[in-house]
Amino acid sequence: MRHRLPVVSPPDTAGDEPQALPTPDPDRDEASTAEPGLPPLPLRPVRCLTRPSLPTLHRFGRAGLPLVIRGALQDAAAVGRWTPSHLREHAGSVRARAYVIPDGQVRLDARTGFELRETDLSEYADDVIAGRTPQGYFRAPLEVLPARLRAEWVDPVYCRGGLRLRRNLWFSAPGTVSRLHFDLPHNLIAQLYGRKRFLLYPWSEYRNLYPFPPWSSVPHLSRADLGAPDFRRFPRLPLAHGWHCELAEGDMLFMPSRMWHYALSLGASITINHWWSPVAMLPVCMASDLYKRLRGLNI
Ligand SMILES: O=C(O)CCC(=O)C(=O)O
Repeated sequence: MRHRLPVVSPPDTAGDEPQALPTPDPDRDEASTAEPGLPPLPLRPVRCLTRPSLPTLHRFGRAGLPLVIRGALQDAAAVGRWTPSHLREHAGSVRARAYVIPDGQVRLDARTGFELRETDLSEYADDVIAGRTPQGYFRAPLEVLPARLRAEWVDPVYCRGGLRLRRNLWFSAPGTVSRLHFDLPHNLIAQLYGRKRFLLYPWSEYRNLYPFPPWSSVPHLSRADLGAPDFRRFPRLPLAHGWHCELAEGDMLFMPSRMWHYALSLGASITINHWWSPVAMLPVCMASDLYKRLRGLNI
């Protein structure tokens, strides 16, 4: 077992500025990247920087661009220490509402949004450790973890002090999918264990991504399955230009507010995400949370 201080180093401000940010250029990305496992869609790699400065991150946020951050978590105790067995040992009694995913697709409920089921972390971890498919996706607010485990994580400098900051543990079995959707807050996703692939699109591709209707229980979710895109049902899908990336242990992904994202766990995976509200979106985020509460939505 590695013993390291649970601190996140401040980012290095040298070496990554000034630099021109890549802007979406549809003409350059006609063909899909031919990487194995990627759907045949026009996707280019997400820009990746080692320990970028905070101002650099803010520039990506203002430009509405995603960014993979490498090398900024090497001092975080949880990276490399949080494994399925570690979670089972130190947080086995935690109960949370896991997304129900019976056949690779999260089950939807017309009234409440996503269908959730109370699950013990130990039960979920047992399945993952034994190589069984748990038919769900374990997600819990970090606050419900025992204090000792919680102390092994410190908010990365990029989101520290963010408005209405919320953090979640995402624990998944190989092949678990988060369907294409967007959230209103900014998002910083830290990969603690295993690998995860993300497919991303800017908000402006809304029309080409076939969201459920605004009055539905999941207006932020695409009807299309990016794992097996059906171009007959969704003919505009190949017109959408997006990005792809793969996170390994110790990597982070920054996604600005309202970025469409799809995630696939390439093996057993443990992730912590951080949502915080951009100042300009604060009233919208608060109104959205109120709307969800009033309608009883699990989204
Ligand atoms: O990591 C995942 O599977 C999905 C995470 C996600 O959807 C989010 O952080 O908003």
